[in-house]
Amino acid sequence: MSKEIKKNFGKSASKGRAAGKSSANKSGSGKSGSKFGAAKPSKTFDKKEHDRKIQERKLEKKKKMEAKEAAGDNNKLATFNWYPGHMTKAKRQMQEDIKLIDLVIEIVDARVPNSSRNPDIDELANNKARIVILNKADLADDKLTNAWISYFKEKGFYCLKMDSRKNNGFKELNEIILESCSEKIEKDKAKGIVGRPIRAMIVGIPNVGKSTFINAYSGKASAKTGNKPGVTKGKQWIKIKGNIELLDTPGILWPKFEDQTTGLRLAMIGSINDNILNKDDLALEVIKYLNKYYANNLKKRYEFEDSEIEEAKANYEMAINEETATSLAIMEVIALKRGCIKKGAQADFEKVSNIILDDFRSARLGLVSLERP
Ligand SMILES: Nc1nc2c(ncn2[C@@H]2O[C@H](COP(=O)(O)OP(=O)(O)OP(=O)(O)O)[C@@H](O)[C@H]2O)c(=O)[nH]1
Ligand SMILES: [Mg+2]
Repeated sequence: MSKEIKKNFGKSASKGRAAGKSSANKSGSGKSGSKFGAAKPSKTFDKKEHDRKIQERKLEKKKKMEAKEAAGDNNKLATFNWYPGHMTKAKRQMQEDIKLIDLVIEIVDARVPNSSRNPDIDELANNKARIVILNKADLADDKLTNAWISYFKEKGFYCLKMDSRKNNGFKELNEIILESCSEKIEKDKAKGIVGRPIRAMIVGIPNVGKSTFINAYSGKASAKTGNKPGVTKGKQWIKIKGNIELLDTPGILWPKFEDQTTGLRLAMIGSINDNILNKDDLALEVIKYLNKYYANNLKKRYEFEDSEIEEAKANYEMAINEETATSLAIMEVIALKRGCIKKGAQADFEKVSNIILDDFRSARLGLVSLERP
C-alpha cells in the first residue's frame, strides 16, 4: 500500500477531526498571534513570499510522493509473473490442438472483455471460425455487454452473451456455430462428405468459466467419444447435440499485461490471486470506479449521504488527489456503518476492504462492467 494511503488509513473520524482542530488552534492561537502582533514585524519578512515558499514546498512534496507511487507500481508490475514456463507449454499444446478443430470458441469475462482476452489467440486461431462468448453476463452491465457484442461483431467475430451456470443461450450458440462454420459445411458437401462433425475448442484465460461452460453445454448425458488413435492421439471429444464435438480440455491462455490496468481489473473481479495490489488498494480502486460511474449503486448499498462523505474527507487532506480523498472518505464511512472499527475507534480499512470486494465481486453492488468498448 502506498505510504500516502497508509498514513491516512485507520485514522478514526473523531481522532482525525480532533487532530485537525488542534493544529488549527496552534497556528491561530493567541500565543502565535501575540508573537507576530506584538513584536515589530521584521523588515525582511514578506508574508506573500513566505506563503509562496510554503506552497512550493507542498507541491514538491506532493510530486515526490507521486513519483514514489509510480515507481512502486512499476516495481509491483515487474514482479508480477505468469510462470513463463507454463505459458510456453500451454501455447505449444494449443498450437497442436488448433490443427484438429474447425472453430475456436473464446470465453471472456463480460465485465472485462478486453482485459480478459489474450490477443495471441488471433494469431493462433488464424483461419478458424471464431466465436466470442461474453460469459458471466449475469454480473455485468447489460448496456455495456450489448455494446461489446456490437464491437466484436464489427471486428468480424460471432459473439453472444451468456451465464454459463444457467442452461440458456445454448440454442442460440448452436445456431451461431452452424452459421460460423457454413463455409466448411458447404466445402464438405461439395466433396461429398456428409455428417462430419464440427469440432470446436474452448479457449480463455483462467477463471473466465471455461469448465463451467463445457459442463453446462455438454450436459450430464453427454458422451465422450473417446480416444481416436491415429487422428487425435490422446484427445477426448465431447459430443454435443447438432453434430458438434468439443475438445474436452480447454486451451488456457494467459492474460496479457500490456499495461497496469489489465492486471488491476482482473484483480478487481477476483480473477487473479497474485498480489498485484493488496486488498486495501484494490477496494480503493473499486470505490473510485464505482463513485465515478455507478455512484448510486454505492449509495444504495451502503446508505450514505454526500454530507457524510464531505465531513469524513477532512481526514484525507493529505491524499494524492481529490478522487483519492473522496474514495478514502467513502471507505471510512462504510467502515463505520458496517462496524469495521479497530481499537481506538479507528476505521478498520482491512476489514471493510474485504466487505467491499466481496460485495463487488458477487454483484451486490449492482451489475457493473469495468470496461467499455
Ligand atoms: N456468475 C457467474 N459465475 C460463473 C459463470 N461461469 C463460471 N462462473 C464461476 O466462475 C468461477 C470460475 O469458473 P471455472 O469454470 O472454473 O473457470 P475456468 O475458466 O475453467 O478456470 P480455470 O480452470 O482456472 O482456467 C466459478 O466459481 C464458476 O462458478 C457465469 O456465467 N456467471
Ligand atoms: Mg477450468
